[in-house]
Amino acid sequence: MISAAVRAALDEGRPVVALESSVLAQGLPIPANREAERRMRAAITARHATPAITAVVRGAVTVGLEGADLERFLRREGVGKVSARDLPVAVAQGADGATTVAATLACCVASGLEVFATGGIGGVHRDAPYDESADLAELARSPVTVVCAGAKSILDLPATLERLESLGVTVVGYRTSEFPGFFTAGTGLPVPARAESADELVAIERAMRALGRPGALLVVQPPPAADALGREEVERAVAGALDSARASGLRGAAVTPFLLAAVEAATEGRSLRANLALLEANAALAAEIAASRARGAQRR
Ligand code: PSU
Ligand code: MN
Repeated sequence: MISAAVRAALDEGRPVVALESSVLAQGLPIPANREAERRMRAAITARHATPAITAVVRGAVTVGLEGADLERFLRREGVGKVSARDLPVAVAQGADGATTVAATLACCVASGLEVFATGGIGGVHRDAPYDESADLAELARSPVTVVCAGAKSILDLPATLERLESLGVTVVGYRTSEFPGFFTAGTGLPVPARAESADELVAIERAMRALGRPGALLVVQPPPAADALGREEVERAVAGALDSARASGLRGAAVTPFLLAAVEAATEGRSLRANLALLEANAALAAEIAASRARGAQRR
């Protein structure tokens, strides 16, 4: 199901920005999830683009989650976390499912969306036993421009960057030479390339497609300075969160939401403020990229 607003924008070649729903239904607490949705939507519409939240709604892959369905997701009543592997099951079983980055990429490919904004992608987790987000594999095979603030601070960031390289995912820093750490701007890890404008990013993406590259262009930008956290503070909070995760023996899909909540508690909500600010900033940059692409398509 593609909403009327998204359908019209796609048909008329107007800019569209895809958004995930797992950040709303699992990643952020109530009522901050509602604020996130409102701020991302406003950032996109202010730039004359159309937001398209993806989700599985009672078994229907949905692009442009709105109204009563969106409300159910924000209240998270019976809404599961759906990664790429879970999509066909949620569809066949008629379930409500909130899509992660991995599943949102699959929905983008299925419905022709080419620009997507999120907070932080999943990646390689720090603890053994081995846990790597499906976000990485889907980035490697989905021709979508994805704007994020790097990978979530709870992850092994050097290993995540290495895996992105192995998978052939093109990573470009937007006005930064460092891989951002989600809640924090600096990680000391260099990004392989940087760009200063949306047009430059679109040119890189065009080159990718001309070369027949199959995957995503991963655009990373630091969280807005006013709300970003210091690197040490984040590291302390993450270390504590990992200790509690270990103590409670959590595994699999529950790990990421648990760690995000533990970091929020440890930083007295400041990580939450950073999370909302970076989601808004990423939506804004994605809208600029989508607008630049739409202008380019008109000229050609
Ligand atoms: N970033 C956030 N909050 C989130 C997520 C990312 O700020 O909730 C979600 C995204 O949907 C991402 C998922 O795809 O966490 C990764 O989960 P996992 O590590 O289980 O793949
Ligand atoms: Mn995992």
